[in-house]
Amino acid sequence: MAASSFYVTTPIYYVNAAPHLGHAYTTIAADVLARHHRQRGQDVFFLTGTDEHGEPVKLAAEREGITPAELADRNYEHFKALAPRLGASNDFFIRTSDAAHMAKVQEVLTRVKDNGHAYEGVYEGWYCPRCADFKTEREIDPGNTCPIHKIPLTREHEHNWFFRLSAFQEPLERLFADRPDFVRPQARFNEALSFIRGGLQDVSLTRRKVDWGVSVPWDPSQVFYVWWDALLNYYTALSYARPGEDLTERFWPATFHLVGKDILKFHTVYWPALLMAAGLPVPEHVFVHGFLLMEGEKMSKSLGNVLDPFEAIDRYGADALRYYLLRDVSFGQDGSVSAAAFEGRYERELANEYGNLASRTIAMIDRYRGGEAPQVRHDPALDEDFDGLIEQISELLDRAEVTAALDQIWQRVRRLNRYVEERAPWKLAKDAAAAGELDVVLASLAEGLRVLTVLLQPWLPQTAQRLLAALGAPDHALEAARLGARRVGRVERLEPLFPKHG
Ligand code: ME8
Repeated sequence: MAASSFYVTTPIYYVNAAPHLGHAYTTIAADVLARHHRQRGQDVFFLTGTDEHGEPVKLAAEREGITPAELADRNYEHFKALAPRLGASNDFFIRTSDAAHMAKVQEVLTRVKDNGHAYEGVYEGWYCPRCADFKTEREIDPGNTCPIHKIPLTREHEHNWFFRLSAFQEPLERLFADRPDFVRPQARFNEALSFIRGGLQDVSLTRRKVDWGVSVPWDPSQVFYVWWDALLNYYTALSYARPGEDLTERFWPATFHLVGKDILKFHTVYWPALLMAAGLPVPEHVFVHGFLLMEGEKMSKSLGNVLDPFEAIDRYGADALRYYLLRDVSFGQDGSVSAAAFEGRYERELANEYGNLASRTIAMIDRYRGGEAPQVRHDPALDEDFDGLIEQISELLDRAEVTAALDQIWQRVRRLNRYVEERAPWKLAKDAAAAGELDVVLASLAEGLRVLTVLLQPWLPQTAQRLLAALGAPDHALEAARLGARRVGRVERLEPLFPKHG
């Protein structure tokens, strides 16, 4: 992969039900990273999609009395539609039922077997059909239940092909020793490493009992275990996302896989081991975020406590949802979400702090200077708070700290609000002798607002586009986010960016 390339992925979501806010959360975070790196002028590829095979989908289809393919075709539409509604700028949407994906899965996993990492054996142990996860003794709740889905685990006894995961214990430990930033945040790195150090058991490569999946070329009585089929999406997509072009060289290995903590083991243990077994480079970073909670429980399809992202977007707009989720649920931690908290942030922060700053600034330039921002240098009093901001945001986003980066920008939104109050341009406007001072204040507000809006573009893409157009300075390249780097010229009045809801 070229140094200027950036490849970010979300998990591919199961099509066993409609999308909920938890899925929106990861997709939004990945989109923020993709947009930020495009602002830096990098070559970006952003992938999301759907996981359509395996037991979770098969069982859901049985419950509805339809075939897994019918269920997948129906529900994939909802996930595919959600991405643009969220303002997600994904470059491709993969389905694991794509013929090109399935062929590539067969090719890679055959190589794993040819490399000597597969053997036939009998699996005996506990299994969660919702996670499609063979649980080790350390991952089981009292009464043999699934800690994530709270359902009884089943006892499986199955003649399968196995992947020799145990052979990768040492290489994985070395990977973690060599690359202290392979998994973030640190607590998740420690969790993954302790899982590895606890001893790795071989894991099924194929399933005999499940017939909904990619068939095993050397043993057609079996399909590949859904997790291998699913994980490989990150790699296979590059080979066919652009017809007639193979993007693998350009983007592999991935820069960031963003995943929830429910699937840590698969991404930080199984996945790098499989890639090593196939002779492929492992991703640069896996960022493991926490759960959106409702009333203290993980928001999840199977628990039924879900919020519908489409409804939230209809009411508040995609930008408001993007902002709320990444601001309120600190990326990397668990956090509760509620309609009341959403409304609170919307009113206080988006409408009052940012929306009002924009409308006041434009209105004052309109009233006091006939709509032309004064062409004078900004107030040096702002330099201390704005200097080095681009570098600070870039550094945080290099670590996928999307909440911390947003907080840094928001502190400057508040700084500009204090600046308006301190300098009270409405008073200066009454004093002819203060005309020069008023010019500086208005130019500083316009320029500060422009800079912050460029920086906010990854979180608030639609709002940024509207506001930068109204400021007559549409360039949202990251380099434009320095005071004085561009000039606000003629401004245009805007409808409120975040209208109040009755
Ligand atoms: O696990 N809070 O699919 P899935 C935050 N197909 N994020 C949440 C969430 C919540 N309450 N609920 C879901 C699968 N997510 C597999 C993945 S990848 C090769 C295969 C997000 O539909 C979060 O990213 O169960 C989580 O890891 C993912 O959705 C699980 O989606």
